[in-house]
Amino acid sequence: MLCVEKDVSEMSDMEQKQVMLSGIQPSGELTLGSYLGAIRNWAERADQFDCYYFMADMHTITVRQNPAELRRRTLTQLAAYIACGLDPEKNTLFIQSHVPEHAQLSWVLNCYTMFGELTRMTQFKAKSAQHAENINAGLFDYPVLMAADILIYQPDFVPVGDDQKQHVELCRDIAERFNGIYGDVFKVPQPYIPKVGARVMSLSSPENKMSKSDQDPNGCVYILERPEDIARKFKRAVTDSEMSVRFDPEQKPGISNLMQIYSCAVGKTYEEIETEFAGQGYGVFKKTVGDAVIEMCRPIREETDRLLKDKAYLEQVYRSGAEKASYIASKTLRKVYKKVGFIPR
Ligand code: ATP
Ligand code: LTN
Repeated sequence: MLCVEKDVSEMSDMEQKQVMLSGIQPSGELTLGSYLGAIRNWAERADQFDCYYFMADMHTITVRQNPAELRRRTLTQLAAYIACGLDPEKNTLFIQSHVPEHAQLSWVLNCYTMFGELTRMTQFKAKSAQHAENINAGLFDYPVLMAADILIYQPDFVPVGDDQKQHVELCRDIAERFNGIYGDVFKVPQPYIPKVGARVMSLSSPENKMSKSDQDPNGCVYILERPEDIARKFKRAVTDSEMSVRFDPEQKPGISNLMQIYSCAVGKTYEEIETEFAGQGYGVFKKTVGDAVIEMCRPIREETDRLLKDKAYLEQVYRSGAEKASYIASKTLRKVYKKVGFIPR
């Protein structure tokens, strides 16, 4: 059975540092979902793990992008990573396309991935419905590039939100298949999914995941958004006709989602939140959650703005990140090429 929540905080300092790796596509502005489901958990682990985080720019072109916008978002995402607490001195931060070994390994792994496996990927089905006019081979092959992104760094853990679990499971299957043929080439990583915040739902349709490519701008909160816009979105958040703040994702998806967000923002348990808002209307609750999110995001926005003014610094961060990443990636690639029978140059 796949590990979802090994309590990484229990691991002893005496153990050799394990490796953690993850990425996010700069396909839009970072959302509250990607912050709570992923980035926030990365920043907490820097002392304990050897950490690699990247901007998955190669993944974004599976959907048509405006080139200038893609460049801007990639740089903004790097600044936001740092502003979210990813210290470049402690974490290796880089841009995926700067490390060509990802694409090189991806080709090899393609030959160890079954067509049927890729057709079963939920994200492929959803994205091909969303972009019916452009169901390109890259969209289909996306999980293999993701498997290469991961396996090339031999990580122990891949911290992602719940929606990416299926891709990490496929990555494990590919690694096990390859290892089964050639011996222990790849470490088989485990997804690391947070207990709270793994699936933040849309504020306007709480049965759907909050997503940066959502067509409805009111459902999605961006972490770099202006406070007044965040406040408005929470004020309008869809709830239900009952009047009790109670955690029940089946019957009360809207309220439960707000409780999840609030719990992440202020660190209170669901019971504590229920007690805090007992007998109060939804209006008060929604405003309190909105205010808590605004305060959580404020320092991130301010620091991102500041960092974006210092392009030379950002350039130095992604250059040295790519250098460190390339060193590890090229070692794994050499091993793989040798195993499959390519002659070294
Ligand atoms: P897109 O709409 O372009 O598919 P997205 O908004 O779904 O993007 P990603 O960039 O695919 O977000 O995800 C970045 C990381 O954040 C991944 O680890 C993903 O699992 C996590 N994540 C994304 N959305 C959520 C969410 N709503 N709740 C929790 N985690 C999320
Ligand atoms: N598919 C991921 C982004 C991603 C990723 C990765 C995450 C690309 N490569 C490797 C973890 C590890 C997503 O967020 N949609």
